Amino acid sequence: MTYSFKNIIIRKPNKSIKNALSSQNINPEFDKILEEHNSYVKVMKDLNLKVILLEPLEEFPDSIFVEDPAIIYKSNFIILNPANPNRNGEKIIISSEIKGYFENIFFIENGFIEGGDILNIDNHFIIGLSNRTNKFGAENLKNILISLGATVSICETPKNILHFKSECSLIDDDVILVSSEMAKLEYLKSNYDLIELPIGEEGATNSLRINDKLLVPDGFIKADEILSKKFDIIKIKVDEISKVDAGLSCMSLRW
Ligand code: CIR
Repeated sequence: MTYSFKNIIIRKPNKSIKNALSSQNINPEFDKILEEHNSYVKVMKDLNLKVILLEPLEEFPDSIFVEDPAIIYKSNFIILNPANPNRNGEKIIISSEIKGYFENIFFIENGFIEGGDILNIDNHFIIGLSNRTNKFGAENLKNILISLGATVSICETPKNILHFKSECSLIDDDVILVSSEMAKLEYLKSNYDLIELPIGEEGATNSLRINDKLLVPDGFIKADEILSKKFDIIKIKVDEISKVDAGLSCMSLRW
């Protein structure tokens, strides 16, 4: 199952996160980020995951979002190519930090692609084209994934959504939690069961299924009501982290 995990890579927060990219132009406070991040790490430990904590990178303000420079598939670590010049260098560092944990490491050298645009469902991957992921990057990743035995579909991320997974997540076998914008995507509608959250609750659509628990951003009343009926949920506060356009999945790489 795509969401059975034993290991998780997380990076400790950096003080320079106050300069992280933010579509709302807000500078988050380091202390509040640290508090939310500590709770995130604690939940992962309580779920018995082996947590690999990487050291903070002050020179890269967005570097706690380790989901973007890499993906993991089977025992392969694939280093992506972040489009934003402020983030591109994260890939070199993470590749040297994690190489001991994986059998093979692949690199996307050409075209741009970020992990936030890649949704994995068993042996299938959906890559969303966005301002951060272009066709060339998506095709290059597709070729690598196919050579590893996966299948891949390339879709468009709706305009105004940063990453494909900013507003969707796999929460059960073939069940995807979506915002109302993502629910309009023909590809998702015709291939998966969608659970749609109402307008105003987009922030909760980046939830994170880990084994038998569903981690859900705290503070979304409808999401709580809808999801707690079917899932064993754990609420995690991401108010400060969301000021820099990030959520639960962005802060880790899992396998
Ligand atoms: C960025 O703009 O790159 C960061 N401030 C947020 C990255 C969020 N990552 C993700 O959705 N996978």
